[in-house]
Amino acid sequence: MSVLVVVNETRLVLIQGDITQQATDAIVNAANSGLMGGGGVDGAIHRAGGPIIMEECRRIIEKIGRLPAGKAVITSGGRLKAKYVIHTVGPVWHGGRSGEAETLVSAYRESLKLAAANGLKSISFPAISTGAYSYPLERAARVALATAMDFARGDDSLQEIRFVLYDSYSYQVYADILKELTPKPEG
Ligand code: AR6
Repeated sequence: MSVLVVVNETRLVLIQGDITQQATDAIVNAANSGLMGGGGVDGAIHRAGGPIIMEECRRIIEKIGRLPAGKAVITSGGRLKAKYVIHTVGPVWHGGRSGEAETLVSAYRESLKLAAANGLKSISFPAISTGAYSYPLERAARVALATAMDFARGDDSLQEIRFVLYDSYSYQVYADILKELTPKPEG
């Protein structure tokens, strides 16, 4: 099952599945500031992609110290089908009054900018911050989809922005919100 909406020149696609299996140019990792791996999507990406990704992360951290929430960096994809992994750090949910939404917007935006700057044509996102970091799914879905639409309106370099939802409930939440954010055809 999948849902598709076209914004400017970019397809926004929702699918239920495993992000490590996506053959888009890049997949996005919901990492932490240390970039040294973890559970959830982060653990799955490093397991599937092999040690090269961690080695590149280590070099980045040697240079920049830590990756602040809302920022993004790029490494190769190792053994993954995706050629690149874009690592970003979402906010930890503290109730919504600590700038969580702004940080989540920034995590999506910086990842999209980095993909475009590297000449990539397609990118897959997980539902950043909605697992270990406890961001409420519906609010996170709204931020993810609105930020992607906004980016696509101003930059037509990406052909596809794919959202890969792990379970059917998250998929349904995303599908409902995408419908809500999509202008109805006239008539
Ligand atoms: N494919 C797609 N989505 C997945 C997959 C997968 N293989 N596995 C889990 N999800 P999380 P966060 C969904 O916890 O909340 C890590 O330890 C999952 O159902 O991976 O940003 C990092 O190192 C959930 O909806 O990321 C950080 O310390 C979503 O992915 C911290 O967790 C995100 O869950 C980051 O927490």
